[in-house]
Amino acid sequence: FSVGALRVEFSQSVNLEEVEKMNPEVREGGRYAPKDCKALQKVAVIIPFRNREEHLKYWLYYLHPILQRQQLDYGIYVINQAGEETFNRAKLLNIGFEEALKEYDYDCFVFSDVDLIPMDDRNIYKCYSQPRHLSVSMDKFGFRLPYNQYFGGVSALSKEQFVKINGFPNDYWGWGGEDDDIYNRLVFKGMRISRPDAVVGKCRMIRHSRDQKNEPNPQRFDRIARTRETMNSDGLNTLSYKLVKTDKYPLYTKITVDVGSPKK
Ligand SMILES: [Mn+2]
Repeated sequence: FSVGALRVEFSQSVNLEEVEKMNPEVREGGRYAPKDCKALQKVAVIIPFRNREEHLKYWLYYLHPILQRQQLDYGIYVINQAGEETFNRAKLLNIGFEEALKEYDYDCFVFSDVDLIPMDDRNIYKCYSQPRHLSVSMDKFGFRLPYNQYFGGVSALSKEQFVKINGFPNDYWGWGGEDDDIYNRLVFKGMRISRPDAVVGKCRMIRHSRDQKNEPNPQRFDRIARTRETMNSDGLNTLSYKLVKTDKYPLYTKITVDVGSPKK
């Protein structure tokens, strides 16, 4: 049961204790499953993260009610990059995939930036027969795709789709390119991108300045030109990291990891 278009704004700050009270059926670690029916999919939502506590509060405030209305059996995993090394979004997403599967038999993975909020709850956070791009109509881009191959923001891959492309690249440090590499992987494995229409796919990005240690990656253009050669030797099969700690909060699971540093 959806309500359609939603009002999304970021003027008032969010108190997580109130969000907890508003979502009494969400269990520790940010887990939920519908009581009256069997959910069609078991969905792990993976959020790459560092120093964005305020954005995470908005995300939890808006998404928990939506995901429950969508009757998903879901868990929220915030993958927090430890230390001060350059940010590595795609590697954090790979780690989220592995760590979530240690906890539960998820069959679908939604990969979401922490600052993107859907404006319509008919945009279902689940997996489809083809990889799904959900954030197709972002306010930041004038509510349209910046380019046809764009796969950034929020996406959903089934376990099979993710394994088929050897997961995501581990070697994109800093801002940009990893989403295009992922797009290439999907296409090279014969898949197509599925998307909601531009109305259902509307979403808002919380305005922010560029993060420290997430400068545009100067290597990104060279790397996305070589995905076909690199995808089999950089991905799930070469993923290595150190688990620093796992925190179970009422509304999410926070997994802090050491992702290492770029190869010299
Ligand atoms: Mn952003």
